[in-house]
Amino acid sequence: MLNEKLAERRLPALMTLNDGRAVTTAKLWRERREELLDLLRREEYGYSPAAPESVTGTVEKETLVCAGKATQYDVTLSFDTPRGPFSFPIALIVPKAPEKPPVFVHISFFTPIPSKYLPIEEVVDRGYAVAAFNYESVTSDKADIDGLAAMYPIDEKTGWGTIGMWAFAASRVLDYLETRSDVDAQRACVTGHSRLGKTALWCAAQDERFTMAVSNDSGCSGAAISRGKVGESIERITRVFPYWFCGNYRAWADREYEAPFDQHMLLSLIAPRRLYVCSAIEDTWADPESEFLACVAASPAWSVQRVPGLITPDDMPAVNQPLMEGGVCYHVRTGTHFHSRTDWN
Ligand code: GTR
Repeated sequence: MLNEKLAERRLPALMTLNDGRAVTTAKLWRERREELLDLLRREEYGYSPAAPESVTGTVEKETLVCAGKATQYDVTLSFDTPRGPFSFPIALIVPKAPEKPPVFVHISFFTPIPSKYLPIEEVVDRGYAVAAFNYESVTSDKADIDGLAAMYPIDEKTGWGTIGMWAFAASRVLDYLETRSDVDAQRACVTGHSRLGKTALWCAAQDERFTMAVSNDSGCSGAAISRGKVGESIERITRVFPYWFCGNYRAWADREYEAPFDQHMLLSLIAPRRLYVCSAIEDTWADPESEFLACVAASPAWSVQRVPGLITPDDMPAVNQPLMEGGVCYHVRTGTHFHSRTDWN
């Protein structure tokens, strides 16, 4: 049944190299991964500049939070760019126990942090640290060239859009976390909701230091396959939010079936690390079924590396029946477009 559903989407082949060789080994997958990264950079999200040599963090403030169960550090991160130093603030919340907890990098819509999309006390009680930043403190969610966007030259066709910039910032947060001894940067998960779910996926796709990515209701140009998708389309997203992407992406508006790429390729770049795609049943704009099918279609990138991909019955799971056994996890929960406690839990 899933095979038939996928066949209808007529996806471009994931497991075939550009020269026609089948990807049958983990070694060949490394070659394929490079091709796919380049494809998505050139046609969808744009090329990001190289990482800066180092990131410094200045702790501005230290506060006990969550009934004293955790400490919040307000930190300014700074690094060099071709046009001078760039800084943005983050909040790092570290539970008192366990020692050296795993850490979420949360790309957030809001300041102050935490917010309605980050149930911090539950997260802390479960023993996780969180490093969060407001995405607009990196660059504004507009076509304006401000913040990080103003610090690098940008090619009109292939230069990064704001999704690439926000993703780059999440990687700089991880650079900083690697310098701290009170969190485990080897167990870092990048996460975000909606446009920031797209960003979390693109971040983990490029930055293999993240051992996990969780996208929430990321939809179009995130976890959802574009071919046959309902709700938002490439035409609509590149008309309303062209600056999220590189200039080339617009060329694929209304030409989904001709594009040499689709979103299962984005997910595949996270293999063999852990990926969790969250959907909400009333979020038809994002299209849960297209998000689920992308997980199925991306799974061979895990199996070729001897990690099971999505472990699923031969159909879309029922609402609130999470699939959490494989390297790719998926759930569709009750309700609307929102980063809820259910998703975090
Ligand atoms: C919508 C957009 C979606 C999604 C959402 C959000 O307007 O069409 O792609 O990203 O915004 O970020 O909340």
